[in-house]
Amino acid sequence: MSQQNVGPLDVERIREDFPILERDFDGTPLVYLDNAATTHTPEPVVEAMSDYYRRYNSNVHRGIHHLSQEASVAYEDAHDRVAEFIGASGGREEMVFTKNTTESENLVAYSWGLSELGPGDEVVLTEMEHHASLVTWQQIAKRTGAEVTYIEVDGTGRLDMDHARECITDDTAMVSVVHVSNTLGTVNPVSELADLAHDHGALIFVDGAQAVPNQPVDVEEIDADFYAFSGHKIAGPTGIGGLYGKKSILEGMDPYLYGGGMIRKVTFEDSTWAELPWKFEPGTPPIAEAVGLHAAVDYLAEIGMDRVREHEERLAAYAYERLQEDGDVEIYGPEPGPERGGLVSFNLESTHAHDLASIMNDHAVAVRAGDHCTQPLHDKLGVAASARASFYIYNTKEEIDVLCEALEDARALFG
Ligand code: C6P
Repeated sequence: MSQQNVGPLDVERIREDFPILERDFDGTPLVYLDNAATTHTPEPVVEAMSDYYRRYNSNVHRGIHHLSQEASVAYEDAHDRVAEFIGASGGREEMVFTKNTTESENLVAYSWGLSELGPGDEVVLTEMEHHASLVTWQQIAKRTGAEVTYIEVDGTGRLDMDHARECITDDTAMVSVVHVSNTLGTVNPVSELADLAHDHGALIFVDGAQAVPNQPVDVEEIDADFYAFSGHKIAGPTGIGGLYGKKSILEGMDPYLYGGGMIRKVTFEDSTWAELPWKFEPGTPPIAEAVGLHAAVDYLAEIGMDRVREHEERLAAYAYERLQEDGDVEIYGPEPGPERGGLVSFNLESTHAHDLASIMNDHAVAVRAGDHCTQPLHDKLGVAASARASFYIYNTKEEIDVLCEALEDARALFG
């Protein structure tokens, strides 16, 4: 891929890197608007992974032969590059590879939470947390006797920051907050929340699953203690995710999973742990996936994350405007602008979200329908489900027009 790193995206050129977008269903071209669930994988990423399998597939940190050395270097370099991509100056020591955002949440909740939380401690979440965070902290709180409280979402789909200031107190041990809501699209003021947490001696975990793919992220500027994301949502492969943690905090934590590759010395009586990040990466890791993730962040960096963000903001604004034309669509979350990411969740008055997604599918339009793993938030919104269109670097306004044509069909059928 080569394109000027200034101005609007050359979407036609970008689309050439994604052969999957050429698919059609009975002659109807695919319109893929389910990017918040999973983004597609460009050729340079597929190529990097197949090059790994073709030329240097081998286990890492275990062999002194050429292939193992090459694989080990590639695996380690991937940590450094991904750390750099999200602004972590500590490199690999602050970048743990996990399976996905969910595992990153569990790693911190089990490792840090089980040893640090107890009765009297509070874990502060928000009402817009994904189940990956909400369910995990709920369960760890039950085991430790800590209490979970939730910062409220206001009528506009933003966090009520006055309530945040009430919730975060000297009893707070952890604040876990989603950076960009996968349902409302809200971009949360995570730096402000980090300051609030730190003022009270608490740590902050930021769920960046919907932020890292779509906007520039600098974990040090945010002052996050932990920051999590998934490879498959940033044009990378499935099976790999990242957990950033401040070195001083990761050093003090026990491993989450045990086994080979994460030890320094083992005797029949006891064991000691390898240095960061390997202490948290037992067993054979996702090596090809790490190579793919490295290629994915290179690919996005070449485009420029500011431009990715601008492109998505434009698409979200267009979708927001078009969906509202007939006055029978309810859209959740803030108006387009700096406080909304590149997704729009909505309901059509006459039609259940699942029926809508099915009609969309008849037009080969892929959207998600359901609770998007935010059931309590949907309860609060007073709906069981919503439909969601989510955009990426290869989407166009014309594709949003196709979505709106499908909406017309739904009106005709159910209206
Ligand atoms: N949201 C969606 O369609 P995993 O599955 O571990 O890669 O990501 C979990 C996750 C955590 N936090 C947020 C904000 C997310 O959006 C997701 C994944 C997908 O919205 C699948 S439910």
